[in-house]
Amino acid sequence: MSPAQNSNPHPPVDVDVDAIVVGAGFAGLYAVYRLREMGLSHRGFEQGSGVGGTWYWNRYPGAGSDSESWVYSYTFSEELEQDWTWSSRFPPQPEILRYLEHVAERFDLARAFTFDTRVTAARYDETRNRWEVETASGEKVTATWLITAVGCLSSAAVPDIPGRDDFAGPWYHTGEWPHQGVDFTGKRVGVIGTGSSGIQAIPVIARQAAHLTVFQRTPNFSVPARNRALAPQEVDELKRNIKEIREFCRWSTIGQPYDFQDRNALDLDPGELRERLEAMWQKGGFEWMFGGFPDMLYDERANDIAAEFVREKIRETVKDPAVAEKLIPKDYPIATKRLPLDNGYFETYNRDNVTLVDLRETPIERIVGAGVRTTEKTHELDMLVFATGFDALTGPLLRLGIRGRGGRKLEDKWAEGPRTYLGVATEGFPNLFMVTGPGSPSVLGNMPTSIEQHVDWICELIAHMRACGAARAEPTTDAEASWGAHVQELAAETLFPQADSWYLGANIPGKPRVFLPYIGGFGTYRKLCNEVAEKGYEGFALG
Ligand code: NA7
Repeated sequence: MSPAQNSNPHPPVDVDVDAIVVGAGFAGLYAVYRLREMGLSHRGFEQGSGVGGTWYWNRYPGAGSDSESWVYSYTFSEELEQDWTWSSRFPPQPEILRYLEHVAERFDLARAFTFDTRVTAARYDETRNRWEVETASGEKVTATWLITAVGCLSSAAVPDIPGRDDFAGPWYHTGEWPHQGVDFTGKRVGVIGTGSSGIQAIPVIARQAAHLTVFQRTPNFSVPARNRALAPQEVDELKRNIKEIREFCRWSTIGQPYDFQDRNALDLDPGELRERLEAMWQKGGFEWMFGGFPDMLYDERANDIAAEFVREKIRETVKDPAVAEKLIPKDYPIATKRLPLDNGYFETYNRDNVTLVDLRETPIERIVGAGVRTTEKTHELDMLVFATGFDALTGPLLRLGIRGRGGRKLEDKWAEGPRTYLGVATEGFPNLFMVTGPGSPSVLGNMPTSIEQHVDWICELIAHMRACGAARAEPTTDAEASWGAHVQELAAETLFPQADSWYLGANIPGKPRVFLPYIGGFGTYRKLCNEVAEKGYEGFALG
């Protein structure tokens, strides 16, 4: 154990530290590790009772990562990378949580955090150049730097359907799942929502419940995950090559161990294209799309080839043609809503105990004691699952009650949509650094890869500030405005704005329609961040 690991005994209440970290998931744990390496005093707050972040909360049946396990992890410790062995291609939630618990224990990170503690306010005191953070339990801690590591998809959205509280049985949101689990045996279960969470959960719930009714508002495309156990020889080979694999991820478009081809779908002979789509479909995973052809995300004709391919697969898989047609997305380009990976999702509709309710044909009128009443009838249910998503990217930040210079509220500044520089900082809020904030690649890439890059970059900026004696860093209005325009321009060149997705805030009533992540590619983004740093943190006012 290094001396730095012992240098941060849990400070008493109402103290001052160098940095406060909010959140103990992938991002918060790594931030604490880096701060400690730098010899900075720090304090972490976490709403959950333990580490894990996303993987602490999302314990619904079937939950797991859609990134290949061997890259869904940290790279900062070679020993950790070599010691830890994943069981399967796509790790299930319990295993990821075990991994994060192992990391916290191995590097003694948990003691930096106060658990079961929600941050309720974070105010910047201009005269003292300090962030004052207040928690729900009344504790106050001040710091020079405030690092938010609150995740992108951590603010659960339960829709305000009339009568929600009248439901006689228990209901759950996938993102706030009970730790003791839920037993669906013998129950009539309803699932509202067919995004990634619903698509992961539905096949598993269907196998357990007496009857499952799926309430679908928008049909979703989905690609088979083809998850499988990793054989020992494969693990050995991955570990042998892990350095090269990780280096590839660092510069790739979505931080994964594959990248787009350097040719377009429309340049290929249709037969060859079909063969390639079929081969990749058999392989499974995101690679089907994101190891494919770039024009599929830019050109409607190319996108439609991919979409039509999946539509045919749905028709082949689902035995009842009427059900298949309801499951087929027809009014937005494929992958412009987050593309789910599935383990037998469409096959689930061939089961006798599963009913699909198309809410476009028969919308929900209200929830009643006995179940969900649509314009057609009351679907009687014992349990209800909301797989209805999150207030993505901005939601987790806005609920921290952040106020910057002059008492300005972050929610006021972002009333028309988030404004950031590189997705990491925002003008008027000095020394506030957001890990994978809006305007960074975040959810468009492999999260641990994004997180490590962001935390490293933030820590290097802090080191730079200390080296040059700067007390404050915040973006200039110009740098922020041009970054914001760049993020929107890049998105406008793609097909993404055509879908009502959470990337655009379209899932939250009243949320401004602004494309939230940076879509220029993770490798390009890393290069830009490096250039900003090399130019003395160009775009930041250091004071
Ligand atoms: P998503 O992808 O936002 O999916 C939410 C689903 O819930 C989606 O099918 C929505 O339909 C549906 N929804 C939301 N509100 C309602 C109401 N009021 N009535 C009916 N249906 C509704 O969330 P997930 O949790 O699945 O995935 C989030 C991300 O977490 C995922 O992409 C991964 O990155 C991890 P809609 O499409 O809006 O019509």
